[in-house]
Amino acid sequence: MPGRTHLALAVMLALGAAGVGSSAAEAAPGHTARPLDATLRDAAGKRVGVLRIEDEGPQATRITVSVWGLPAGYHGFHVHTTGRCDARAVDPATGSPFTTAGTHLDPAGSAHHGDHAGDLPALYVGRDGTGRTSFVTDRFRVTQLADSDGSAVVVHALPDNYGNIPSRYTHPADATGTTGADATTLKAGDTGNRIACGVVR
Ligand SMILES: [Cu+2]
Ligand SMILES: [Zn+2]
Repeated sequence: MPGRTHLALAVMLALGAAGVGSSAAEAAPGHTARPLDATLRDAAGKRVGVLRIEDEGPQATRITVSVWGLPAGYHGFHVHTTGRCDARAVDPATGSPFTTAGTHLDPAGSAHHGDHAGDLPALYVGRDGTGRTSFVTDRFRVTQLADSDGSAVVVHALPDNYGNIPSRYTHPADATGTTGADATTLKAGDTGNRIACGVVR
């Protein structure tokens, strides 16, 4: 009977798929990867923090960070695309070091800062220059950070507005529009220069 043949074939295909599951699981979204660590250094090469990135359950990723010797206040805090923190790689336009770390991690190709996978909760540094935080994101997995060119975590000089500029703010000189967030804001949330960088390993 043709129906039975098809059923048997479907069962065999299902078993076959299960048989290769052990290797496929290495890259599957639910797979728990080895935790990654980074040491944050400022532009002078001084250690100013440590962090760990680890899978937490099948969907979430936990980041735990501790910093010291940084200016007090809120700082933009992001995962950047490239695992290279060269303090001598300075952006001629802004004077910011660590341009080798690339832009914000953004596998989905969103043009709006705040929607990038690498946009993290702001890092708060107290009056003594230290800060500690731990949080969970569902926007990336550890395996995505350990790609061929690696990844970096960057601390910025200024607070992060996540691209949240209400339309009552006008800027008629900007080519992207006349209200709300302009191109600079949509790129990196007005977080200013990069003050510390750590390669995720
Ligand atoms: Cu950044
Ligand atoms: Zn961003």
